[in-house]
Amino acid sequence: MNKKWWKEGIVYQIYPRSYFDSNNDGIGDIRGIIEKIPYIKSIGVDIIWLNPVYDSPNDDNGYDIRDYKNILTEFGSLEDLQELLNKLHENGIRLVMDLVVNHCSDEHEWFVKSKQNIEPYNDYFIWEKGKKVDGEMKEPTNWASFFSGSTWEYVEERDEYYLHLFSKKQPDLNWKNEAFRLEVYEMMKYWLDMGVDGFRMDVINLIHKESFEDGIIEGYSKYADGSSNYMNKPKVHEYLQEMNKEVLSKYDVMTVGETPGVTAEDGAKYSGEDRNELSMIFTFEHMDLANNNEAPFGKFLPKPVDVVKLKEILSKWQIGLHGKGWNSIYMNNHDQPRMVSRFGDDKNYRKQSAKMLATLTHTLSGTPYIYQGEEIGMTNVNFDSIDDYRDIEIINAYKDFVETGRLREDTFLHGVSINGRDNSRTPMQWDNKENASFTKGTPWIKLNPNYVDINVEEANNDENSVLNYYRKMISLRKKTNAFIYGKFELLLPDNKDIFAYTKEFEGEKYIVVLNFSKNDLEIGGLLDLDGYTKVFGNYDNDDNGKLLPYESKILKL
Ligand code: ISL
Ligand code: CA
Repeated sequence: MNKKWWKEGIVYQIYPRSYFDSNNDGIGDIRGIIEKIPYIKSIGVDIIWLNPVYDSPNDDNGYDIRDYKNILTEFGSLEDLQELLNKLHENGIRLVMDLVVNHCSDEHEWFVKSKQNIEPYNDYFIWEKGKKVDGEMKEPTNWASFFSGSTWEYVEERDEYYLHLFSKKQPDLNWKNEAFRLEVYEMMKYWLDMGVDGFRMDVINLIHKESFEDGIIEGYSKYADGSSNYMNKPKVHEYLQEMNKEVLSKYDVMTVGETPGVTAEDGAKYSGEDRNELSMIFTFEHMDLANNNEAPFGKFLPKPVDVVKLKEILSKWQIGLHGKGWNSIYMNNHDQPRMVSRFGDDKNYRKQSAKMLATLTHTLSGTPYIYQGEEIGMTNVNFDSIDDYRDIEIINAYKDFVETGRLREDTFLHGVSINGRDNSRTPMQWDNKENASFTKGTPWIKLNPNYVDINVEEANNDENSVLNYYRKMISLRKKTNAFIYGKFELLLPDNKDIFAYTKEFEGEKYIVVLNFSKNDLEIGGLLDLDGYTKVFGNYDNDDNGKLLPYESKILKL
């Protein structure tokens, strides 16, 4: 297995809108991040993944890019970005930017011209004629958008529909068009030449639309899942190899592909060392455990996470990619609820379970990702009204489900409080002063009122805080090759409370034991811990045969 800096580093994900507002307009910005570099450095992370900061009308918080080579004024300027990059580099931290090239904004010059049929842009997007059904004009296919409704929008000027897998302000780009692909490669070089250290590639496995077959309409849905037409098609690998040859191979960078619906075999292709595609991927199986698959309500009808399945999924990926590819280890991000709320107990054992989960993410193979606020154990938010939410996915689903009478409002809002994306998008909690000192203005989204107790200042002052546990766990991770590169073996696969496994590398062997429950447990009879000594954990507990609520311990042979 080749050693690489991006395998040994720890990534810290920053959602710039919600990190720190330097000019008090209520919106986090690049200068705000610059101010917080000393804090970021103090955590011990090596790489920042920055969510999109490009010029955008913000229909989907920056995932709808209007100009790939400029910065959104709310976030700052190109000079600010260059300064951030320089200062991070001076501090030994690398910067990875988001690359969103499955779609762009409908306000991008390419799309404005495409609508008017102007060459060569006429073919930069996915245009199809409508279907005549019983004399009536219908969308080309019956596919459902990820953000509710159809994936097709009619444009009179062309008498055609364009495809948008996400919102209608996010038209999908046409990867079959070579001139377009070359523009993407050129744009990537622009950022890499500026010194950026790599890209996180948004839904990169959806870029190739292979076919246009209708899907099956299920349950209460009006539209069907069309993903078998456009998810993980073999051609994606060809495009990635081309991108690698034209751009990535010329730089020492890291790339991570967001790949929903990917299998371990596919994952090994995207991230295989001899494949020249990506450094690593993001997989979703463990995230989807909280979704009830009842169409179309999905994530908004949550279900509790089944710990046995979680273990099974994570093990499958540990084993499936060992020596074959590389994964990202994450339990939350800007699209997912807070991990301590989803996988731990954010009421009675918040600190213990946050630390236990950090032990999991920092002892598995794959690069660990910490999402801002995770390191202080930030939790989900529970707003009373739909008016407090900002996420387009939530707002569109509300219109689609609640306003049509298909879901009761309280059922929907309950689902949002558990699985909604805004759970992780409330502002970073810096201290217990007004608005947690995120801004002196009016924040773009309300804060989680628990900032009075959960905040960076408090965590810095408490020796036993979640934050200080992260600092120690990260430093242990970095000097332990068994965690980074070691072979994984799952112990007690059917136990629904205990997640236990070994990690082994070049003669060093560890057992990691995690209690996913609030119960006191005896493990003496279950695990053979002979010859093992405890080296780390979230309790002062000398009894290796006992597990306290949400306890984590790492033992070394
Ligand atoms: O596929 C999904 C559910 O089956 C989604 O979770 C999907 O993977 C996810 O929404 C894609 O996320 C990324 O692209 C979106 C953007 O809204 C997200 O913030 C981004 O992370 C569109 O660009
Ligand atoms: Ca600001």
